[in-house]
Amino acid sequence: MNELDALVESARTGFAQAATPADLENAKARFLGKSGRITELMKGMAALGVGEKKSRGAAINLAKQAIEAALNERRQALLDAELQAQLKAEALDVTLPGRQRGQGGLHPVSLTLERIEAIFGSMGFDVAQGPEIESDWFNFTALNTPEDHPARSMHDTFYVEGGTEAAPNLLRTHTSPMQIRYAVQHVKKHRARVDAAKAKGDTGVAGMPEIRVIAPGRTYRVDSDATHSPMFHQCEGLWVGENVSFKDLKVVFTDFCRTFFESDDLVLRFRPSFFPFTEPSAEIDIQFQQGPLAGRWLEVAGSGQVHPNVVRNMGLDPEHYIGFAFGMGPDRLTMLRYGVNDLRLFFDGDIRFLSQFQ
Ligand code: 2U9
Repeated sequence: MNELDALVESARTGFAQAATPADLENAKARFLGKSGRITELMKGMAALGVGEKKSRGAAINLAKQAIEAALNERRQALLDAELQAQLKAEALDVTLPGRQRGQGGLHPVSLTLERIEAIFGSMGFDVAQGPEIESDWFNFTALNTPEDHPARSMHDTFYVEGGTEAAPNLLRTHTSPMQIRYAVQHVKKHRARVDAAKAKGDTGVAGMPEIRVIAPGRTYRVDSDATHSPMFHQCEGLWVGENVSFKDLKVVFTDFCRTFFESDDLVLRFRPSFFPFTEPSAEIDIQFQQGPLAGRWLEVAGSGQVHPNVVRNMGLDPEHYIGFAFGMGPDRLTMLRYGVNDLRLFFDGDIRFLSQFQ
């Protein structure tokens, strides 16, 4: 191998050993740089005669071109390797399964509320929802609860600033205020219809449709232990008409309980009680005939004939209209239905507990 072939070979080896573009530039300088081997060989031609210069120059040029070709080849190889490494590092396996989102579900108490709404809905009851911050008037006064009544005390009620209808001042302690709101609107709408019909000369307008409504939702009282939470749920029902009786209430509530607990032989007991907004009043107890709770009387609701003062506060004459109401705790109904013994479990937000109800 002549000297120039050896030089080309050594350049190839040098370039092949360069592992990075920077290494390659250093190797290039050794052969093609200002004081590199090729430049030195060129300088060495000065002492040669004209004929020799021509053939030597051509040979050195060939060697130089071979070295440049080797350099470009190695440059491209390094660039390709770099690209391959990057592609490998950023590789995306489009065949991998997607990340699971985790399936959500309804809270057990929401399941109960949906169930209550569906059952009463099938019996012609509307569902009313409204403000959780209420005025004294709607929460207490309209419900025949006098100003010195213990239920109004700071021990029971969360008060906030304000105290007018425009600036309500308490967290509702039951959902009854919503039923007063609903009833007042119902009566007003009916009167407006009658007035509009009369204005057109139509005097034969039908009587007021019955009020049949339930009010489910959050309620608040200053209370906290295994069976009481400062925020709890209530669902109250109201049925007002010209010809409604305690018998209707018994039939509707019995039907509700049997459907809710999926137990046709469930027995109900109405026990005399007292509430300011109903007179007479009754607690409602249920008794399962089968299962782990069979034979025990369990209190599930309160009820009664709506007090004449409350009927009057709806804008109706208690001599012509009579109402029946009931109130129950969906939290307790959920505990009974699923056999849960601590109310706080519902509000701790522990997904291991909550996911068992889907
Ligand atoms: C109007 C008039 C009367 C609703 C009623 C009860 C009896 C009752 C409790 C049961 C469990 C509340 O969540 S609980 O602690 N409720 O005992 N509620 S009668 O009476 C009304 C409602 C609206 C206009």
